[in-house]
Amino acid sequence: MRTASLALAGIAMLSIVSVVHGQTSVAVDPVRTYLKNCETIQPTVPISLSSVGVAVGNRIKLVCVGDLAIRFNQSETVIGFVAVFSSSSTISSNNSTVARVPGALDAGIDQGTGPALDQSGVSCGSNDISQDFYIAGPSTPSQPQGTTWTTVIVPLNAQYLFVSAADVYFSDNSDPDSDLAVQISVLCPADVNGDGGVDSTDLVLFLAQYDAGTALADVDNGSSTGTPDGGVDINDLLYYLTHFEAGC
Ligand SMILES: [Ca+2]
Ligand SMILES: [Ca+2]
Ligand SMILES: [Ca+2]
Ligand SMILES: [Ca+2]
Repeated sequence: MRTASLALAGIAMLSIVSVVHGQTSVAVDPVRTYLKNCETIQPTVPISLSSVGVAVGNRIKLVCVGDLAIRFNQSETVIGFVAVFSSSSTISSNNSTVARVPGALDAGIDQGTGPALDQSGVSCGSNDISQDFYIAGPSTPSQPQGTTWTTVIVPLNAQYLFVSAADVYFSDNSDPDSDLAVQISVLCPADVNGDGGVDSTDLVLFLAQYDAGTALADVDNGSSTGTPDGGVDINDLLYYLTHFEAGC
């Protein structure tokens, strides 16, 4: 029961920074993670999807905004986030466990992580899980915020999203100006690249994802309601084409 109570305590601390034009920003604590680590840090506070207006099957856009210092006495930089959807808010308080999120659900493009490092830079083993994905921030500090992002389909049974700095040692992280956040917005089902419009680029991207049979193409289950079913078949293609023709 220890992990459950930790998770509940975490929810109480979740802070929604702002909601502007349907984009919700949720603060990300740079010294918490859902990844295995060699430290004694607190687990990630999961974001309740319903609290940010997100539902199963939504195509969502995720942006890493703000910056963080990834070492003591170092200026702030952008390294992006890793994130994983889950069917529950439970996270193991055992930092040395790799699969700390028992309800983890696959989404997006798998992101390799780690290995976890200790204070001296020595590895304490792999922290890679197969379900998580990367949330991009600006690729260089001079690039404007919000010009790079990640789009994913919210998988079947997802109720929470865990977000962590894409780091390997967390105790030395800080966010002096408190601007580190993940920005979440719901896209048109047909806007695959998340640029706000629907055109042939989106169609080409979807067809490639469909061909590859990835979770990114799991947009329906044959009910035409945009409910994923964990598989990719002709129903996903028909659902996408219907929305593409409708312009959204
Ligand atoms: Ca910052
Ligand atoms: Ca660090
Ligand atoms: Ca588009
Ligand atoms: Ca499907």
